[in-house]
Amino acid sequence: RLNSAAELVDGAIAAGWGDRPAIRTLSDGQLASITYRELQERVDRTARVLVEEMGLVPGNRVLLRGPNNPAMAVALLATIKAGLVAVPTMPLLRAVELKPILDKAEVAAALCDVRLRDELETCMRAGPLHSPTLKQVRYFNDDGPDSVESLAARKSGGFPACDTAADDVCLIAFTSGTTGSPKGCMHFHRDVLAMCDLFPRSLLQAGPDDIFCGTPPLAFTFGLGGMLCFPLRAGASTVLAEKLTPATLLETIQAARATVVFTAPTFYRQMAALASGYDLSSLRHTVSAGEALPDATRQSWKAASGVEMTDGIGSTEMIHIFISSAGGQVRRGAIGKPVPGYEVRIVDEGMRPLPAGTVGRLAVKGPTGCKYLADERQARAVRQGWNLTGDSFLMDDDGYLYYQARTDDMIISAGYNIAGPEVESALLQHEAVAECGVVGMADEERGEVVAAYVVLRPGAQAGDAMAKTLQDHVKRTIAPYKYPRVIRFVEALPRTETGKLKRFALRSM
Ligand code: 3SK
Repeated sequence: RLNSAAELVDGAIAAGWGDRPAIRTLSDGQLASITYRELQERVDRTARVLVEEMGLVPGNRVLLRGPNNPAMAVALLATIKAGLVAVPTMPLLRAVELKPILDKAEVAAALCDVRLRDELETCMRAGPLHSPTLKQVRYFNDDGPDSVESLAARKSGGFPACDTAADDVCLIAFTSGTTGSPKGCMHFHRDVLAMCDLFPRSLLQAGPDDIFCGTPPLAFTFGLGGMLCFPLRAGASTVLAEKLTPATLLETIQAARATVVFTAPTFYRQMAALASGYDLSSLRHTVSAGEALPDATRQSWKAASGVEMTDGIGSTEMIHIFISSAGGQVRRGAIGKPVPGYEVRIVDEGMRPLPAGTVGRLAVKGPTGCKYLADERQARAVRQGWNLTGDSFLMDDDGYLYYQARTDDMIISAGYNIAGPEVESALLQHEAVAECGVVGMADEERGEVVAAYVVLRPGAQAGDAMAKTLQDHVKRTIAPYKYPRVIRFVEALPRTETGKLKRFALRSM
């Protein structure tokens, strides 16, 4: 049954791993686990809720909204097993950010952690943020009579996986574009299985004795792979935790005897500073992605943990990592080499391959690729069968790949992708703001931080109090992690003759 990503759990049972732990949690220092058989039972009952209670049919899109916890994992796996299309979203998104996703994906139903209900309910109510296709929502991590858990408890188990085709859509993963207008990246069932059989199998050699843990959200394909699909495909287990800090991730590694970690450089840098006194001897692989890995962080983490960092770059469009330093492909300053299965070229504007040592556009080809949902940006993202990731790179004579910059305006801060124009439009909603421009500013700690250049309206007073007011306003308007950490008040913004903001000029201000 290689045509469905339901294989992730059903295949583990068929392989005889039913009694092994699949998902672990750590609460007040106590480890608990759910076996593969228990996970299958919960997935099957929840799939019955989706089909029998909610009346959903294969191909319907289901919004999934929750932090990394077992109920969110069950909701995702049940959606996939029922042949529905999973649309996972970052937990912190506000109604104003959910609406374009709900509308674009024509989401029919949602499974949502009850603690995140408010923003979703705004999209259910009449009003400017109402989403007309979303007809029903069920909440999990809830003990009410209509909760996912209560409904599932009344169902029998043994749900047969929907008979999907390998290239039926399984997942629509949203990523915000530079304009802030979200792009939905469609992935087939075979893409989800392929991502598990590429990087983790060939380079991490993941197996049943592995224990994964880390920070990326299940709503981000980096986390969906590293925190759920990779461990399940290998018969391993994953520690799901909601709010990890560098200190609690170290505690989790020690308590769970974790062997594989996925997180971003910012976390590794902070963990390296705190690591003495922790027993990290169980670690085999520590994977870093989501932002550029500074050499100093690689070295301090190796000194603190004894483990050589596995750097990687992936994208929501490609579903997961396609260039990595795993397997000893470590060279100072380079991310690494293509993951086996992927081919990489550096090309010019006309798609002509460039010689070694020349900076150009990264083009990638492999078993997964970019398939935007109803989006005119598709024509620029895939040309002549090559995926153009929006990154500029350089390849040396030995085939090592060196990241140079984003070719668009995305700000990548502590692993979050933040579109400058989206923060601008949030700032412009404040009465004191006349004009603004938002760009990334290099930062030791977070890679980049969001920096806003603001022209105030007459009468508004520049200063620390105003900066704080504007930061709080952005946090209330869009997901809080997008707020500008740096605010500079200026008399005017640099603009072209046609009035367009000169972002490159702002970056050098
Ligand atoms: O490098 C990234 O940012 C990334 C994005 C999506 C999936 C996986 C990765 C590593």
